[in-house]
Amino acid sequence: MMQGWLERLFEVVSSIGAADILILPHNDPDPDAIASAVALRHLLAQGIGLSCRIGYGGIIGRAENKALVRYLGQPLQRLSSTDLSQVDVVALVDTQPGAGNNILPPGSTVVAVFDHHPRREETAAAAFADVRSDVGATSTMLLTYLLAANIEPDPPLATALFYGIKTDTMGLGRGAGQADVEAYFYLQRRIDIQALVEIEHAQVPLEYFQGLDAALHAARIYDRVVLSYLGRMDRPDMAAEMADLLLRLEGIRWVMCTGAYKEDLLLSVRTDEQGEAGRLVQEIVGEWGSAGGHGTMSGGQVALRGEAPELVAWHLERRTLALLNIAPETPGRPIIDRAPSCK
Ligand SMILES: [Mn+2]
Repeated sequence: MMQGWLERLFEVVSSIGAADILILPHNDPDPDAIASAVALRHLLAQGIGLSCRIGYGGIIGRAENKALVRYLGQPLQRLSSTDLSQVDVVALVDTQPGAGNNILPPGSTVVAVFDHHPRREETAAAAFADVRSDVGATSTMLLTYLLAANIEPDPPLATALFYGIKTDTMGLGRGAGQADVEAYFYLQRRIDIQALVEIEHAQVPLEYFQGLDAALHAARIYDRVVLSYLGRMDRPDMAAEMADLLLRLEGIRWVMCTGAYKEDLLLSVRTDEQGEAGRLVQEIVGEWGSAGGHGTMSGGQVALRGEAPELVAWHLERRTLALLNIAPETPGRPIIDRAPSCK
């Protein structure tokens, strides 16, 4: 079955006749997006001799993700608006046209889309689209293409794909299907173990602990829900990282972290209730901004337009509590009491 998909991909990409295709993951790319982009570049180079660039918008901020791209030899290039204006043909990975979390230049041709988030209407315009929302990671999908093309991933690529699947599915624990399990164990025998250890245990900058302190002090428990407003963040993915961490608190089923970054308020929602986070974040953000995600993790953004970020965060928190059926009069219980002052 994969053979048909692979042949169709090669056919479509070849027929477009582009000398250069830009592979674009979502903004602030995570390991699944990074690995998928690198895998697609390898597939097109080995399969039909096409060399592609990989670009991205936003930043790679999480220490582990920085370590991953360092290990892979910095395959991604951050794109300026001038770079973008020169792009004609794009292949999207781990995102789709209109998802609001990528810098797809308007008017560019989308030759291919590979994603595991719910299918979007705009994806119909892509020449080739493989969107499987029953798969836990785009990395899993790209591995099946490599194998269909008889390309065995070398240790760096195997390590990246393995880490992509591992992080997107929390070690196969969340949202993983049979295909993810098979890909995970296929890759596990081929990874660079020492490199993976170094990536997963990458040292973090001081700002990480400052952000952690802000997140913990702001966190309030409302029954089975934790909300935390981090204030100004030094990087956009801090809200997601803190939401992951807070979901580990006993008895908690939902976490929403918000924080201001540049001109936006970013939010990140995590749950252990399968399949609901994507829907919830859409409803929280509503007409105020854009949101995307799936399964147990999702995120969104609201443009501040001069509003105070804490006020926008407060409105989002009110909506979240209402949507999760928490009575509005429920008092939020702090996770950490302020240290008693010296007497
Ligand atoms: Mn993904």
